[in-house]
Formats: sequence, structure tokens, C-alpha cells
Amino acid sequence: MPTSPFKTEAILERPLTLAAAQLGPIARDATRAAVVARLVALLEQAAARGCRLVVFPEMALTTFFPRWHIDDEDEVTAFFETDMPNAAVAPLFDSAARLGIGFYLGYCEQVGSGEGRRRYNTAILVDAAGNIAGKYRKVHVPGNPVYDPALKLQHLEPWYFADGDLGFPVFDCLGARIGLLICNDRRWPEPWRVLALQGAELVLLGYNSPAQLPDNPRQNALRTEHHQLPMRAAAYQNGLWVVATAKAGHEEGCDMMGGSCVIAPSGEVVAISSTLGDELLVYTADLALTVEYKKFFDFAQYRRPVAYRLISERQGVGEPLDRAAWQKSLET
Ligand code: ING
Repeated sequence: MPTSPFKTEAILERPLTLAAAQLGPIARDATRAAVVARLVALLEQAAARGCRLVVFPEMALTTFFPRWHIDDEDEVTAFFETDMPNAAVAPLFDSAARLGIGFYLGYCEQVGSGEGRRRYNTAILVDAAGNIAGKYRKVHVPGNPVYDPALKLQHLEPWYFADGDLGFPVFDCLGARIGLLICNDRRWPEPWRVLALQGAELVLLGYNSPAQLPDNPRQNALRTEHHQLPMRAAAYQNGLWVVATAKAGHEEGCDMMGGSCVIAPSGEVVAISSTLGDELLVYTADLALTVEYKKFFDFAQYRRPVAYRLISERQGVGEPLDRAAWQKSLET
């Protein structure tokens, strides 16, 4: 197990040296071997810098192909993993086990075949021995199920991926209680609270986020704000450390935002990437910092689930509840 050379660990109660392993563009025709070699290089850098956990992006093995409507079924199938681990990613798993480093890996998962086939946008948590400790399938699958010629930017995840069916699980791994999210999930408040209600101290996520939204140009100047804001709020409101890792750069004609970062339970961004390429962002987090904020927002003492029923019972906007309906809701 590599020990960190940093003196700061001596004064931290529960230090965990971790890294966001940001990736630059992955070409549409990139081979798995070439991509995995990049991941292994980042993992070896992480070991040299005393890391015990590395967070790779969403869909870290392939280009972000949901930017296209691809009719060639063979090409689509080639973007998916039917087994995990498998021969292509074995160098990554073997290196991680040899170096004693756990990692988050986002990839495209295919389960079954023929009529029963299901495809998910998936992330796994692998422990320091190279074993899969947890799996999550993206719940918030954004964009459109079919090509929409009216849109300047196609984002066809629903065409390729089913909604995640594993809920929002947490996993005890590397001395921490860890939750996993994927990209668009970070923009919704509910996943964070569900993870925190299970005791999550650290949430890992990868993302592929366009730097500009040509169909929503007024948001373009706010893309970094809209990326950080929900995660900073979630970290503070739930007493969590957050590691968010980008697939960044000019990928197949699309500028993907960087901004990989580590966010403390205070809501402060304590580390942020400075390139749009493969970059290792290392930080030593003190997991004990979550305690103060989990006490400040003592769920058991202050939360009132009976008052929040609409959040889990209603999907879209509905009619206001009148006084009688509220009284009834609060009683039952
Ligand atoms: N990407 C986007 C995100 O939340 C998105 C979702 C982008 C939706 C562009 C529509 C248009 O950053 C992913 N991968 O969720």
C-alpha cells in the first residue's frame, strides 16, 4: 500500500489521498488498448503521488457516442462491455491491484442479448485488491430518445441507454462510505440526499459535459457555474466530499468542459483541473471533515419527511395542495 509522502496526513484524522483522473478527448475509432494505456498511465502517476483512490470519467473507455445517432449496430455494440472486467481492461485492473489503488470507472454496460438485451450508462467502484466493490447505473439519462433535427446539439443517451435500475447504493470501501453518480445525476438534488441518508461520506462521479449548449446559448457563460453549483450545494447540505472527473477537450468536433474538481463538505472547491487533457488532480481529503456538517444538518433531528411527500410521489409539476390536502398529508 503506497504511503503518502505528504506531511499533512499527520494532522488529518481520516486522510484519504485521492485523485480525479481527467481524460482528454477519446476518438470515435480509438482502440480499447490505447485508451486503457492512458488510464494505466494516470494510475501509475497516482501511485507515485500516494493516492489510494482514482476517479476516471463517465464513459471512460470510449468517445461520447450519444452525440450521434448511429445506425450501424455493430459500431454501437462495439462501444459496450458485455463483461467487466474483461481482457481489454485487464491491464487497468491488474495495475490497480499491483499498486493497491481503488478506482471509479465509467463505461457502457450491455446485459443479455437479443430481446432481453439491456444497455446502461454504468460506473463501478473497484477496491484496492482489484475487485468490483460496487456498481451504479445512471438514473438521470438526459437528452432525446430520437434524433431531433431542430437541435444544434444532439444528446441521444435515451436512444442508447435504459434508466438505471440499481437505485443509489452506497459501498464501504477504502475506509469510506462511498456513493457513485454519473454526470447529469449531479444536477438533481435527490440523488445526493438519498446517498447521504445511507451515510455516504464521499461521492464519486464522472461526466461528459459539452462546454457550450448551442440550443440554450444564455447558459453558455454559466456552464462552469451550473457544473459546480449543484455539487457544492450537495456537498454542504449533505456533509459530503465530492470528486468529479471530466472527459474534456475537443472530442470529435464537440468541446467538452474540463473543470474536474474536489469539493469539501464545506461546499468549497478545494482542487480543480487546469487543462483539457489527461490530467491527474491529487488531493488529500480528511473524511473527518464530514462530521461537522452532518451534525449541522442533523437529518434525524431536523428533517420532516411527511412534509416532503410531493418529492417522491409526484414526477412532474401538478396542482397546488390546499390547506385541507396538506393537513391530510401531514397526518397520514
Ligand atoms: N451530459 C450533460 C450534463 O448533464 C446534457 C447532459 C448535455 C444534456 C447536453 C443535454 C445536452 O452535463 C451528460 N452526459 O449527462
